[in-house]
Amino acid sequence: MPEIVNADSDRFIDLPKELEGDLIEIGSTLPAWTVEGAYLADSTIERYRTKLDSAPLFNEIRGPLLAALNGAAGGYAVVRLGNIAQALGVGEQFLRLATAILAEVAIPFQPFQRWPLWKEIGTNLNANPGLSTGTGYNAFHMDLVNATQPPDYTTLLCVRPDPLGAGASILSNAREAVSRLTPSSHALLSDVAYSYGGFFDLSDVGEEYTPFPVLDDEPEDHGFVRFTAKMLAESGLGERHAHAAKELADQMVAGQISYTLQRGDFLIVNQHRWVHGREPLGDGQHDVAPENRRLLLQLFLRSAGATGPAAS
Ligand SMILES: O=C(O)CCC(=O)C(=O)O
Ligand SMILES: [Fe+2]
Repeated sequence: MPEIVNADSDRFIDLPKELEGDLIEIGSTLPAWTVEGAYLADSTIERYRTKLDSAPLFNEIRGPLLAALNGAAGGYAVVRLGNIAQALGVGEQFLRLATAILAEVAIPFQPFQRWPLWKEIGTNLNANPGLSTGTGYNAFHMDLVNATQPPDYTTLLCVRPDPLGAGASILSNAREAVSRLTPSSHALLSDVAYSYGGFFDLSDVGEEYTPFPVLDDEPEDHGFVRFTAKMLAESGLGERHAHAAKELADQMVAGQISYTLQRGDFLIVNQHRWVHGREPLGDGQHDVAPENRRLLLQLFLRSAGATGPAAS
C-alpha cells in the first residue's frame, strides 16, 4: 500500500469487493454525459443516480464520503477505485462512473471554457516547475483563488502516477493553520491586499477578485481561506503582508499530510477548509517516455445553493 504520512484513515475510502463488482457492471452501462452551460445536465445527474441506486451497497459509501468532506473534522477524501480501473481501464466508462460518484457530492462543472469537464494535468518538462503541469514542488493553494466564487470542491483523478515514484499530493487543513496565526498576522491577512494570477475564459466562478483578503468573516462553509503560497513570489506585496502570508504558508506546511495517488484513486478537496499541492516529481523525467509520465484529470464541483446553476 502507498505510504500515507500523518493522514487519517477514515478519509481513504476502499470499496467492498461486492460493490466493486456492481460498479464495474454499472460503469460499463452508463451513458455519455451532457453538459448544459457549464454544468453537468440534470438529466445526466438523474440517470447516473438511478444507476448508482441499483447498487444498494453504494449507500454505505455515500455517508462516509460526505462525512470525510463536510463532517465536523472533514475536508478531503480519497476514493480508491484501482480495482475498477483495472477492470474498466481509465477511459470513458471509468470517467462516467467517477462522474456519477462525484455528482453525489456536488454538481460537476466546467469553469474553464477551453477545457473539457475533466481537465488533463499532464507532465510538461518545459512548464514552470511550480505550476500545474510542471515537474517541481506545487506549493499549497486553493484553485481559482482570484475568483469571487471559487469551486467548492476540486478533484484530482490519477490516470498514471509518476513512474519514478514521486509527486505525492500534499494537503493541509487551512482553518487549523489560520487558528495558529499570531493576532497581528491574522489582522494583516484580513486586509484587501493580496492578488494572484490571470482571469479569462472562465464560467460560473463569479467575477475576478483582485486584490482580495486571504481571510473573510464568512461562516466556514461559505467563505474561504483565499490563499496560494505562489503569490509570495509575486511582486507588489508589501513587507508586512508578505510576512503574514509566509507565516500562514509555514503553518500549512507544519500541518501537512501527503499521499501518493495511485491509478484509479481520486482525491476530493473541500476548498472551504483544506488547501492542496504536490511534491516534486522524480528526477530523470527526460528518461521517461512522454506517454508514461504522470497524468491526472481534474474536475471541479459546485455545491447546490446560492452559487449553483439555479442561481445563475
Ligand atoms: O499535480 C498535482 O498533483 C496538483 C495540481 C494542482 O493542484 C493544480 O493543477 O491545481
Ligand atoms: Fe490545484
